Amino acid sequence: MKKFKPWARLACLLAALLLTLEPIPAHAAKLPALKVKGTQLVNAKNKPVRLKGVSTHGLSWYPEYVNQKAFTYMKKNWNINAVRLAMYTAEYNGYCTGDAANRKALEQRIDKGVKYATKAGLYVIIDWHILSDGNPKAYEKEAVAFFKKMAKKYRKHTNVLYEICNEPNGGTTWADVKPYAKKVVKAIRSKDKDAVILIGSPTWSQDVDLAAQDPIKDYKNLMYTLHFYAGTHGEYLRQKAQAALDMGLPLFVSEFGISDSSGNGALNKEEGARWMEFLKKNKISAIGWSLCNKEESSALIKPSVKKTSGWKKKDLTPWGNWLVKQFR
Ligand code: IDC
Repeated sequence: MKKFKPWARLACLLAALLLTLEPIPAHAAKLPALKVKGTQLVNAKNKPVRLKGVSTHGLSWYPEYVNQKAFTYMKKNWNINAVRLAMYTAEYNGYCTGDAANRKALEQRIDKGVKYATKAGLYVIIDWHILSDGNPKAYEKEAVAFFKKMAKKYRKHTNVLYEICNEPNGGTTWADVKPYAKKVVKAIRSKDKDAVILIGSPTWSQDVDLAAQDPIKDYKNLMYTLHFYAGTHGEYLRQKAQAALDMGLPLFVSEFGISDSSGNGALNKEEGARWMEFLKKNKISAIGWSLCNKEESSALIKPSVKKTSGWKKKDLTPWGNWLVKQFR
């Protein structure tokens, strides 16, 4: 056998070592890591940060909107700083109800989404979108495995946030959600010590006041999601949110609309304006639902519009134009 020179062996060793190290994507380092201080999302200098952006519809439903041009366009033209990747767990080729090939496809879409968001200079929320599977315990094992995998993959991305249960509902209580959340947070923390984690609450992420009475204490950088649709939810829900804030609970609006809560029906712009006031006053992040052209009033793009980036005013629905105006 031919003997290698010591320098060649050293070079090989070095190359092998380099290959095992994950490269930090060039753009990932640009966005400062976020943390939670009191009830507020802040940057490294403790300055309040508000994330504003849009959520995809389900990644199985409308994958075409996860593309580089769209993300870069929205950042530049809509003035957003975040996107949410909504991955349904149960509905329509959900992560937990579809087959292995479907799971792989969804993970690839997330990977692309994170890559595009990173390149566009956006924060990105990986959303475990429970809905018809009302109790997050239904797929707890799957959630733990999924988030461990994601946290390992993206631990060097300072722009990734994790949302671990979109909307617990159907009689699910905080006593159900809390132990689930603790398990998933623990799984994420085993790979990533400080990424911001968003936790849902019962009644489609409206019972933040209940979470506030018994929050998770063992970990930092946790926030609790508040979801509203101004066509259905008004002052009553803002009072619940205020009660939670008063008890010191950090809130994050990871999904909202101004249609009714079915995602359809008339827009309520007056109530929407009251909500915007409330969010601004309390420096709460807000993500609008949803980036797609489905025939429903909560879609941002008109059904007739097939473009998947570079939309003009005339391409957006009334809700789309209203939302973009808020961001600008
Ligand atoms: C809706 C979509 C709709 C889809 C349905 C699936 O807009 O196209 O058929 O989900 O069940 C939520 C949920 C979000 C809903 C949205 C509107 O997080 O998944 O999307 N909504 O109903 N919570 C309150 C409203």
